[in-house]
Amino acid sequence: NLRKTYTERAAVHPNPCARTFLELMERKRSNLSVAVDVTSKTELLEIAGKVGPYICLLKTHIDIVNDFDQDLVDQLKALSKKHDFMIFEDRKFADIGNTVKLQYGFGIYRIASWADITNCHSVPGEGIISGLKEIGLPLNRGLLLLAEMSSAGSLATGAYTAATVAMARRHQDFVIGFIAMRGMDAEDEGGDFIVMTPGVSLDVAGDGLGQQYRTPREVVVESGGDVVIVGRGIYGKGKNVEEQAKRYRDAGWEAYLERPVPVA
Ligand code: UP6
Repeated sequence: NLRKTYTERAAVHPNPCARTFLELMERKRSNLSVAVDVTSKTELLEIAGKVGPYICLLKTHIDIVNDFDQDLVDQLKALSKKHDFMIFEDRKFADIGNTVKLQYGFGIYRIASWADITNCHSVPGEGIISGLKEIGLPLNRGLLLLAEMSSAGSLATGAYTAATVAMARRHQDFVIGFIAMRGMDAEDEGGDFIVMTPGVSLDVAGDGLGQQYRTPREVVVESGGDVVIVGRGIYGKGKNVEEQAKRYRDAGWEAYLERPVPVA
C-alpha cells in the first residue's frame, strides 16, 4: 500500500467508503485531517469553515461541544459538501456490541446519521465491530480500529496491535483502516487499510499530558501512515488557522509525494 498512489488504491478497493475517501484525497491533494477539539458550536463551525479548503477529513469529538444541536450537524454537513471533505467522529467506542450499537445510532448525537467514519477500540473483542456494523454498513459508513495510540505508555502494542489488524481483515466490508503510528503493511497480507495518524506537529514534541508529536514527514515517509491528524498545531493559541492548515496540508502532501515509488 505504501508504494501505490491513493488513486491506484481507490481503483481496486472493494469498500465504497474507503474508495470515496481515497478518491477525495487525490482530487483535493490533501491527506490532512484536522482534529477540531473545541467546546463551542460557533468555534467548531468557524474552524471547520477555515480549514475546509485544505482538508480531506474533519475529525470531531462531538460530546465536548457545550451547545450541541441538530443545527450544528446540519451546518457541518453543509460545510463538508461545500469544501469537499468527509467527517470522522472520533468516538473511540469501547463496549460490547449491543451497547455500541445503541451509542452509535441513538441518543442525542445519533453519530451514524452524520459521521462518514467513526472508530473503536478492539479491547472488547470482535463483537464491537459486528454491533457497529449493523448500524453503519447499511449507511455506507466506515470504521477505523485503534491499533496503536500516540500517547506515552499506550498499552496498544505488540500482540494487541497484531490481533487488531487480524480482526480488521475479517471485516473488510466495514473496517476501512486504523488509527496507528505506522503503516500496518507487515500485518495486512491482503486487504488495503487506510492508516490515520494523530500526534502530529511541526513545532512541538509533546503537550505535558502524554501526547507525543512527530512531523508529517516522520509519519508518512518514515513510518508509512496515510493521513496526518493535526489538532492544536492548527488552531492553538495565537495561531492563524488558515495559514497553519495550508502549512500542514502542504507538509502532508509533500510527504505523500516523497514516499517510495514502485520499483517494477
Ligand atoms: N488522538 C490522539 N492519539 C491517539 C488517538 N486519538 O491524539 O492515539 C486524537 C485526540 C485528539 C487528536 O483525541 O482529538 O487526536 C490530537 O490532537 P492534538 O493534535 O491537538 O494533540
